[in-house]
Amino acid sequence: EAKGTPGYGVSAKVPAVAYPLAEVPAEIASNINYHAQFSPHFSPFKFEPEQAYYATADSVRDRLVQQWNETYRHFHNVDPKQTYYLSMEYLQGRALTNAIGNLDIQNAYGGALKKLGHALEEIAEQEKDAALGNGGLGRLASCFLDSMATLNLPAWGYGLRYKYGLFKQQITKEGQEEIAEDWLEKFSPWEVVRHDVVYPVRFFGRVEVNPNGFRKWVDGEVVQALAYDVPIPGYKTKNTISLRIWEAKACAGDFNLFQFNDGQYEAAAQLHSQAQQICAVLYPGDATENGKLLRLKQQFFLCSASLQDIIFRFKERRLGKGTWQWSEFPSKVAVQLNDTHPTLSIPELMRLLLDDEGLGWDEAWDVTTRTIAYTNHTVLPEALEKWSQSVMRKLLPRHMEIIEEIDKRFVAMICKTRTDLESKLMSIRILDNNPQKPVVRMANLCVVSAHTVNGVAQLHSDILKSELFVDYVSIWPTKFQNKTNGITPRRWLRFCSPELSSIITKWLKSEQWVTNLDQLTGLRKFADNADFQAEWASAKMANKQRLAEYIERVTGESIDPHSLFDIQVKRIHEYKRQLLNILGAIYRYKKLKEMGPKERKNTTPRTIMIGGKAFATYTNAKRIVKLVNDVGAVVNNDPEVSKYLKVVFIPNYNVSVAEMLIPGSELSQHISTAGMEASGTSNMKFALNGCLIIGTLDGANVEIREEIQEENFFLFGATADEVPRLRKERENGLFKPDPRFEEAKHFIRSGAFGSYDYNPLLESLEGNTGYGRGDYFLVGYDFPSYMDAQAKVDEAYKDRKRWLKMSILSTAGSGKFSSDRTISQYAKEIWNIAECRVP
Ligand code: T68
Repeated sequence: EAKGTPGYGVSAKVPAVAYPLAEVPAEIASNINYHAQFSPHFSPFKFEPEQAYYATADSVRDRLVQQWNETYRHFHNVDPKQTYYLSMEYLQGRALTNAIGNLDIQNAYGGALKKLGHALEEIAEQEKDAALGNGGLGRLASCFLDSMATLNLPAWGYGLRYKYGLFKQQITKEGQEEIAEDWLEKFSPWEVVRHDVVYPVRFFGRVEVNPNGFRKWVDGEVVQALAYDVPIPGYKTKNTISLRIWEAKACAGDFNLFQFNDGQYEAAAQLHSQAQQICAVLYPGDATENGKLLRLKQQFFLCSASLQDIIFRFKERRLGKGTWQWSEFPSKVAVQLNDTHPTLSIPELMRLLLDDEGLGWDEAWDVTTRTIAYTNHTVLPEALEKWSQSVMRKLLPRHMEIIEEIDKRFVAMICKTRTDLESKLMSIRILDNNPQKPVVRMANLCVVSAHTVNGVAQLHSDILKSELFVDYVSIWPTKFQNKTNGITPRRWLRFCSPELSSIITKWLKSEQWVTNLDQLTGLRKFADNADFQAEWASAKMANKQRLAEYIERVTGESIDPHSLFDIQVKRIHEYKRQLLNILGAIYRYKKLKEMGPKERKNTTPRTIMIGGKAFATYTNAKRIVKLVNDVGAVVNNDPEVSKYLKVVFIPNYNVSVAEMLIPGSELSQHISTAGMEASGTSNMKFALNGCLIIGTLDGANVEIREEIQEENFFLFGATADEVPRLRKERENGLFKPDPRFEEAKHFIRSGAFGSYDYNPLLESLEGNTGYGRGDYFLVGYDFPSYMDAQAKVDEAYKDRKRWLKMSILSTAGSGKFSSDRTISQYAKEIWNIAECRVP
């Protein structure tokens, strides 16, 4: 049973005291000293950068805690409708620079550290990234939290406190190697454990039916969910919201002292180690049955702990006002599911309402469906979650019953009201009862149960409506929305590129763009201004130099800051087509080799940088990493060519590496097969930083191109609606590959980049059919138009004025892609919540 009584301190007799905080550098320096001494994490008298980082973070945290407590109290008193963002992933990155920037205390802390013999930038580098996510989806959740806080919205995030987040990528002769990354190794100053916030979460067991027909889930294993809170400060506002991440713990009595004293040490601690497995790693491999079970446990653990907490808070706040009615719940609580990973929130909320609170089905269903909304992030069939019915029944017997009931009622509704859809039932119902492999289709469960379903870019939302969810649209035409993704302009411009930011502020004569990004359009009128261009160019050059130094430090490769910096960084995936990029680079290399020195001199020198992690068991993705590294080893050491072309693999791409790369980029590649990238968000970060895009009409590229004007975007490739036909044509043997494409592949096969067997990778581009084979991703089809677009890039770069103008217009047109805009739309159009600003 639950240990502890979660409360927020607000009803207790403890008064909130506003402790005066240091303001000037000298006082802050003494406060940092104070923390070095009295919040010690190391031996006394050490004050190297690492110790200085922890002392500075502790000092900054004091300020956050004060604002944070005020925010708690304010939300509690006002009791507004509140949003809970449920996500299995958050890619927070570093927190220090962001906190100092949002609190607007850079100068004071910079000055204080200087007095103590350190530079703020160097201290900030000490922090390990919090990488509790895989890629875009996790980073989106973190950008959203920043915007929710900045917009003063009553909103919280819920997630899991993984011990090992995303692995660290090392590049060896073999290619990528994964190393466990223990981000908590030396303590995180950005979390506060709430020992009073603990909930029981059950697994396995059975359903007990009592004489009056009530059902109850009993027995099995119970673990404790313990809350850790991470403060999320808004930009220049007091509002500081919470990211609550759960840790799994065994109950104290679960340690078997008898067994231990009997020498059975492992058996004695078995329940403890089982509990620890739950939050041990982000995305445990799910190739095995054990792995699948663990992943499902993680998902349920997040859903159950979060919903118990949400219900507790609802009751606590309502009780303060007398009594409550469950029908009020949806007017106090909005739950947003970040993809289907937290789908079990649906049957768990139903279970809590039916079995614990005693509501009838119709009432519980009404409350649940009015509370929950779902965001879809992919149309890739292999990424649509399906859980085996038998695994689900074993782990969550009561939830399986509830899912079966939801499915049954959905089927009955269709048979009664939509006989025209009866033939489609097999594919639109929640249960897939295929006797070979009966599964629960999580996306279907979400669509049937959520009041709103959204995609993450206009094209993606349109595809959801016209393909994946087409039949549901005919049932619930108003359920589907688009919410084009966004990024926080604080982390992704204001703090990562202070040089460019101050130029923007200077020319706009205001810093308001940081919270009202549309104001960047004001830069358009300066796009041709020679003074502005010169300042712009020098800021970009400073960022390129910083990036070049970083590259030299981590790879040993020296790159020319005057070459065109061309970057593709994202998870390695065949649909994202890093292979297209590297084949293009190979072709470029081959042509440079064939040229005479004079002709070579007329080319545009380029540094092609590629970075990203491949999922540990994704063989073709790992082969791509290996190929990029092998190509780099040859090209960069070729004295004839290396002045004109370098190919660099950037190891261990993560949030803080991105903060270094993006400001220094000039061209970035967003070149997925059209229709496959739901949105993309790094495209927005690059464009915001004045980087030009070469890309397909996919995801948010479409909208970016609209905003920055088509002449500032290097477009190529098939469109989403052409893709099915092109795949058919390949199957029918009608595709004729471009000779340049054949030449590039042939060059690899000739052994130009070493003896590694690249045949399996190249074969994925050949043959006629199959997913992941037969060039499913149309690399061959798009290759010629890609090369033509690259030639246009080379030409444009030679005209410096034109390039700078395009760069300025990219930034100027990026206002739409602020996550403030995205979150305002969610708040208005899905959550129905309003600002709740701490006075
Ligand atoms: C991405 N999805 C989309 N999934 O691919 C990208 N983790 O287009 C979009 O911009 C972004 O979401 C934000 O909407 C992911 O990042 C995952 O990381 C993932 C998928 C399955 C399981 C776990």
